[in-house]
Amino acid sequence: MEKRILIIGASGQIGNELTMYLRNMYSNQNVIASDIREASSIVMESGPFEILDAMNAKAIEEIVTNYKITDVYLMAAMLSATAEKYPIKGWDLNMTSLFNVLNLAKDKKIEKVFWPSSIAVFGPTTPKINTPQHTIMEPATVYGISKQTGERWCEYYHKRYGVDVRSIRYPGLISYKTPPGGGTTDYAIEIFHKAIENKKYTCFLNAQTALPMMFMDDAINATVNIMLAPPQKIKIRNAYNLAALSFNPQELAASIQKHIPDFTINYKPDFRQAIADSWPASIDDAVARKDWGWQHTIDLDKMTKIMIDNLK
Ligand code: AKB
Repeated sequence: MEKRILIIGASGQIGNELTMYLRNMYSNQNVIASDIREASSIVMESGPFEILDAMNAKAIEEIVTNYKITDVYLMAAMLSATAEKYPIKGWDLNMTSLFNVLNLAKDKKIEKVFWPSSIAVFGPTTPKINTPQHTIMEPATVYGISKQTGERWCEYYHKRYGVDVRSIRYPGLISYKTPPGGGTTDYAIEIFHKAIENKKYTCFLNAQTALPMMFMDDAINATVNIMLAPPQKIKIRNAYNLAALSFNPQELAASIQKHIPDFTINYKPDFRQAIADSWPASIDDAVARKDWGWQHTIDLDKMTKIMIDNLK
């Protein structure tokens, strides 16, 4: 049967690029973009777009029926920093949207679901370096709690109802096409904009805060490839660890200085420091590499060059 894909959250940092990638793969008409607000002009003009509130189960079902959707990518979420400001709203959005989509799959109205998890599922008691796939998970943020709970529900729906749901724990994602939306790892994008605009940046994390990160192209490849893998290869139905880079603000600044030698950075940590301190510094993703062949291609200096070349 032909694939018909619905992206929920197509205006966001990942949704925007994922939509265009999938339209390229499956043709524009077969990839329906949706979001609560209009998307970038390239998404709006290249194929179908629907205004859709991810909290509205009936509205999602209508679109699924009207377009004969087979696969849903649920990319709408409230990220870590914003969810700390609006805890109940963050919890509601992140959980309700997931149930809305999982229930459609349980009722056999769609075939396959992609739902993003995050390194935020880990907490201060988790081993910080090379965090294993299976380990202590006591998240300290609302976003992390919602992602960890979501993972449990994904696995439950798979085991109990046979739902084909697939997920990865994204690290901080770095891209230049669409701004990020309220995460703790956003500094690693802001820094490029400021370096190009005025050659200085005040970072909201301290110099030594190492976090797992990845360039967007690698993240899109991972997302598409986990969805293409035969079901028997997807042995983990909560979410896979996924890694590419690990660096701290000082190391990122040094990489930028190779292109902009007079760039300077100073540090003024805010409430996001505590969130970052509760997360891993690096991730062990051996299981994803073994199960479905994940591999990254972009290292720190390559990413820095791509960001600077494109933002200039
Ligand atoms: C955030 O910082 O909240 C996100 C994430 C790591 O999931 N980028």
